[in-house]
Amino acid sequence: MAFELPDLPYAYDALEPHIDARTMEIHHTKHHNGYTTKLNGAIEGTSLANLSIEDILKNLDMSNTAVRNNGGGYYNHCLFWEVMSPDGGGEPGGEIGAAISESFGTFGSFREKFSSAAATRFGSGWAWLCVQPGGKLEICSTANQDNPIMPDTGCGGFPILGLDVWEHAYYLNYQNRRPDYISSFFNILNWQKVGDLYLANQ
Ligand code: MN3
Repeated sequence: MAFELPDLPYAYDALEPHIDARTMEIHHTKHHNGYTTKLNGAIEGTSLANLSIEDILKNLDMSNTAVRNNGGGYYNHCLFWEVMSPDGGGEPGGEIGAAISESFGTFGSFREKFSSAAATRFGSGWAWLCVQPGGKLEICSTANQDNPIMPDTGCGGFPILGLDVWEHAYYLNYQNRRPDYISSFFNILNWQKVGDLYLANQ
């Protein structure tokens, strides 16, 4: 079973002015589509071909760069589209809100730490919020298309929020102003989805 590029859960222009339509369209139809096609090519005819993407990444041989880069790229963007929404933003309530307060003290402190992880990732990569066994939350970042599900990335737990800080995610609108893009992301952050993932994966 080949992996398929998922549709976005909203229109390309739905996240404007925070993320522009052209960036969203290129990101989805070129970048995410490319990772999907190359992942399928890399696993075709191998023992990985019938596994779920989670199982492929969990047990990944990190020297398999084709699956590492494209499997990570496939998975990471599937999550990224879901954790944004035109109705997003604000501060989370419910159990995810309580877990953030418990793990980071305040929402402001969480926001500062997450933004810092995203801003200080050198070159291309991702910032993550991960749930650990027992429910504690941790922030980390990875290079390139690595993610916390993969072995030995320095990030552990299950990712419930991911922010793409590759230049292709923001350069058309923000050029080198990555911190402005990170700040805008909080206006479209889909806390409902992050909260659902938190409840489902502790
Ligand atoms: Mn990307």
